[in-house]
Amino acid sequence: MRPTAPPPSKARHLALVKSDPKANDTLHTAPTAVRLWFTEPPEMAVTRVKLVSAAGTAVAMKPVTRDTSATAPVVAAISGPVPPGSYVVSWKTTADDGHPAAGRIPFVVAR
Ligand SMILES: [Cu+2]
Repeated sequence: MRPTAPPPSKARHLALVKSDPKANDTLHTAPTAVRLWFTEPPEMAVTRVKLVSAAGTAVAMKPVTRDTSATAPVVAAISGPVPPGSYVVSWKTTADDGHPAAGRIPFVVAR
């Protein structure tokens, strides 16, 4: 069975394609970066990536970067410690058509 195509108006907007860590992943080693792949290049000047533990502690992150290639992910290197526990990545950005986009990616670092 073929999946139903999304409406064209919606398909033009920036959306998250995939992420590393993936949503609801259980990792056995602490991640050293968050990578986000989008359907179109985001406006880097307004792109923000935060990583917060279940206890509400923000993990230190380096500023977001992105290679110039069309398919390059947004990369946010993690500079703070990520001990075992539950985390949420929250990201927000704006497409070059000015439409904002945001999302949350929960994951777990297992002992
Ligand atoms: Cu749009």
